[in-house]
Amino acid sequence: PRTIRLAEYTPPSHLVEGVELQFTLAPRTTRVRSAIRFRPNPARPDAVAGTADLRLDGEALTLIRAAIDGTVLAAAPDATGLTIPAAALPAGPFLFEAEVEIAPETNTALEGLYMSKGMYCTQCEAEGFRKITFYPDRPDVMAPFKVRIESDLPVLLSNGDAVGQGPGWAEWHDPWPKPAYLFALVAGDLVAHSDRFTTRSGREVALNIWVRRGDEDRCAYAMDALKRSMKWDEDTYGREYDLDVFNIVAVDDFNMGAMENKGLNIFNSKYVLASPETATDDDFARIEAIIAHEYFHNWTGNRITCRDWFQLCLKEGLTVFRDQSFSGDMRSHAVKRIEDVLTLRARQFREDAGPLAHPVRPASYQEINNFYTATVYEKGAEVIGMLKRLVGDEAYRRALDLYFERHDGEAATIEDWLKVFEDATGRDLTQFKRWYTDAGTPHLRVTDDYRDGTYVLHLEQQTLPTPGQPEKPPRVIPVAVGLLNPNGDEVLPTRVLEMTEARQSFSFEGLSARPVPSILRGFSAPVIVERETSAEERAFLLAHDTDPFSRWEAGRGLAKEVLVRMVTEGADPAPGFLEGLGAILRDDSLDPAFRALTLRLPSEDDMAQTLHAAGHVPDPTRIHVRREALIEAIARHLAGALGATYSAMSVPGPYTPDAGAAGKRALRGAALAYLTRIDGGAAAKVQYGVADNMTEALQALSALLDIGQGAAELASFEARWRDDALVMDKWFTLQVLHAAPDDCAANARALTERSDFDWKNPNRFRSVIGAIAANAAGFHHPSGDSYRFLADWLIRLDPLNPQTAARLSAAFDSWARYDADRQGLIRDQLARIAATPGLSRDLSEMISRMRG
Ligand code: DPP
Ligand code: ZN
Repeated sequence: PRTIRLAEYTPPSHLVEGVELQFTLAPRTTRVRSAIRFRPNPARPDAVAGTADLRLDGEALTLIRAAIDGTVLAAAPDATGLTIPAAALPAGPFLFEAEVEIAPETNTALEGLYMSKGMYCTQCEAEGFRKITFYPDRPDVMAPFKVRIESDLPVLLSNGDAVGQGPGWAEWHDPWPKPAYLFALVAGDLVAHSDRFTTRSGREVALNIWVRRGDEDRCAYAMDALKRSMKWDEDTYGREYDLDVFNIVAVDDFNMGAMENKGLNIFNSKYVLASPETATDDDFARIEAIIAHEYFHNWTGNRITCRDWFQLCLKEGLTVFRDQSFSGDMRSHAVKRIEDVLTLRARQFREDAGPLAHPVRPASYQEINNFYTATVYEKGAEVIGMLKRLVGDEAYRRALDLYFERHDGEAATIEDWLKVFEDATGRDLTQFKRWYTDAGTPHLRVTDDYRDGTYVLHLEQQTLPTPGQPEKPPRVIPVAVGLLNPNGDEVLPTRVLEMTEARQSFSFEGLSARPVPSILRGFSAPVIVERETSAEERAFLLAHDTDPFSRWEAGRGLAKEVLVRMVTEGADPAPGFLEGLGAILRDDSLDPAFRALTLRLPSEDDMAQTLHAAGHVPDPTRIHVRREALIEAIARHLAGALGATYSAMSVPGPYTPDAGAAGKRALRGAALAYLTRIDGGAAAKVQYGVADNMTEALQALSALLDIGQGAAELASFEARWRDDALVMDKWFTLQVLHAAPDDCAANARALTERSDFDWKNPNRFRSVIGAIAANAAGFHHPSGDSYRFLADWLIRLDPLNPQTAARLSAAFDSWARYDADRQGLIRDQLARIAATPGLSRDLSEMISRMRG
């Protein structure tokens, strides 16, 4: 496969002034007629001089007819597109027309136009439009679209505003120039949950969430989240919606979470549909975040898009940053920050530490779909958070205003983005740019000394080599620090130290006693802090730190230390840790959601990552056994407090998804998980029996499965929900995720043999195949069964849906952490996949990167 490089970017030879598309829909024989007005790109002298060919992308299209200015073209397409030689192009603007035939029904890759249970829908990001018709399918070609859809289906949707409709047809016009990846079309027998929003300048916007009949009563929360997102973007970023209608469609077969197509967002139904009976608190929170994310793309992604796919983080990092801020404003900033850091470490730090490490802005790729990663998204968001911390809130807003003013309607780059910050603040961001170009997570070593009232922090940064990047020059790291007195008072409120050198010291004078430092408050930079510190000091910060993130982090550090010693030395759980946890549990002044997070132990995968980083070879089986022992020790030690918390946190009245109630349920659920270890499952059985919402039902069921019980509950769950695919996905996942290590592969295999294991549906596929990778001790079982199982399924899915197969293959990326036997077993599977004939570009790129 060909490697595409950022350094080889060239502007398009021709620009598009307008596109008209006409679809006549049929499952096997959809006709697409296109009329595209081209003109030579003034930035391409060869095109202006009439010597540049026009290259159009096109895949799996049957060309019926193509013409330029009415003259039929003789050129025949190749496997990836159509070249029209310069000699066949008129000087100046011209009209290209084509008629092609496509078969949405047989499109299992779910890219381009495809069908999901009788409904037509599209997914064009990143390069799906080329499977619909011939077009310069690149984000720097932006054009207004007019679309006519002909079909007997009752609901026919496309981007922009509806300009006309009648029986069997509809016409849409999107006046905002957009790249082809934001094109969308939906046709189906759908019903709408509708509402309205008035923008701050008085535009009346019709809001619709389109779903399959029967799902209308599960849209209210998504609609509420949409209206709050629209208001928030006006209030916080000054951004208003720009069309008369905003449509969202829920579809059951979808590779990603959702897609921000202009005026017509398409969502995986999992991230739209919710009712108390069917969705958990976490589902509600994710729906709120994703609705916001896709809506926010209207400005950061759509009005200003990316010049090329290397700039993906320009829209994704920024939009994730915006949705995280939104969720923080809607809920609790402290809790949201901790959750985001947990995700970042679990996914992005892991990625950065392995063979798949890549910069936030990659410099090359074979298949761009493989770069919709935690690095581009979550680390991309962290980089923006750092920028904001460095320049301050007010300058950040000025820079963003300038960004929207300067680049509206354009396809921009990271250079453009950094330039607005330089122009708005006068800062030089040359060094800061390394966050975009250099892969790897910096390690920040911290030592200190104190003499005569002066406290000095010595910081040292180092980033380990990553694939293709052996040298890592120092980066700008904003390190937020506070200092506490030994009595717990804060003597230095949070200050951001700006580290720019490999080694740097910062002094604090006039102190009356040696302070306790609180470092990297709010997780001010995506780095790994290394500091020799005592358990006493961590316990002190857990009890006294005024920064909620650092307080949680102190508890996290303690838990990891305890677990490391339990795993490597066979130590018993440290009593000090159990006491500290107990104090947090009993502290009613603390947000229940925060307490729940503090009670959650580091995951087994996190411990494997931690042990590996500390120079050990992690044994997943042993980590599992020792972590289970710690859970039991906590349960025994804190039984009284856990029981009291369990009672106190019960939420009376009907279920509401708000953060307050969800936090109480989270703490109650955490208590239940511990109590189940010592009461034989009694409380969990009761909770399962009376639960009137999915959150409490799943908490109970998971707790039971963790102690090897829950068979009756699983059966009753299945009996109740067998016809509800989204709920049944949870049922599938639970039995793999909570399986004992010896049962994990067998459970997964048995589930895939059921007739309702519809493996062509990405959600169902992930519910089992994704879950096995998430059960660390089960996945890394010494038999290698789970590795084989995963490889079998990747090989089977790849010819049908390469994107999802490639995504899940990343489960193998941590192979180098483990012992020689496991490394050998994983490498055998990677080799077996690599040797499969006809492997997709997606999967083959992933496998070859992992094999190194
Ligand atoms: N659907 C993906 C997202 O919104 C790609 N744009 O992030
Ligand atoms: Zn996005």
